[in-house]
Amino acid sequence: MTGILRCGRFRLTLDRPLIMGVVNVTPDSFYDGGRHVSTAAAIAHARRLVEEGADLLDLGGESSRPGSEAVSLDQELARVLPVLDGLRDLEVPISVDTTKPAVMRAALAGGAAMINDITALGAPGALEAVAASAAAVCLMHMRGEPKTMQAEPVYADVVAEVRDFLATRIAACVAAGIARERITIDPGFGFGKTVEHNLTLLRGLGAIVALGVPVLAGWSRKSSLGRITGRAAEERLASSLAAALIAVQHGARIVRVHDVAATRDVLAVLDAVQGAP
Ligand code: 9MG
Repeated sequence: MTGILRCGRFRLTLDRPLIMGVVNVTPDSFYDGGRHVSTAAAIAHARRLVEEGADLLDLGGESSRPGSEAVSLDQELARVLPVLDGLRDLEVPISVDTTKPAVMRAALAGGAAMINDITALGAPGALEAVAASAAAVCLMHMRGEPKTMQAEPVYADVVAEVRDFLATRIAACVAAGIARERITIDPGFGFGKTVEHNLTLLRGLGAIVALGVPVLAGWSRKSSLGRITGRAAEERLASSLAAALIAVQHGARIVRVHDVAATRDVLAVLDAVQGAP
């Protein structure tokens, strides 16, 4: 696996697991939605996450929670671009979570160092938008679309199907001129998967890691954790930390989380154990 991720003007070294802090600028996101809808509040939240130890941020203006509706291009641009602009001086890369090539192009022109696409650059023009930049990309697997994806997803072999999809999308990126050192992949926990699918994918993460580019994992506050623990999103800190730790132990190199400071502590303990003689 490559030891670095090239993100625009940044080069992230992957010799330790990295923390991606989530900044949702949406009124309906499942955990922090509604709390950071104003530009100033989102900027302040982003800065706080960096102070807490985020290695990169993921800024999103369209919710991808199960059942969510798509937002218009103008609405998404109006949410994301002012926040991106207000964070230009930050010394960590900012990823923009979007599926729309027009948002990708505007975000990249506005300083985004990474595009996080839950459709793995599947929209016409998306591959070209990222290829024309020096930014990194996160290619995520999703079955269906957010509005309907949790309606009885079926897989014959979830690990093999997700792995094969991601391998195909890596090849498409490389063919389009996006170097492997700019690519991360993500099995898409919770995106068109039952709790059992998510757990099977977590156990089998090694097969995804074997594709040879860094794996990003997002379990933070997700409903699968609610099903396992019986807890609401606000009460899922402990289970989110457990899932992030297990993902790292199975080879994930980046964890996408809401709770940066607590995740940092968990990973510090893991590092201390692994570094012990
Ligand atoms: C936007 N978004 C919400 N959950 C996510 C996850 O698990 N991975 C990635 N890459 N993006 C996500």
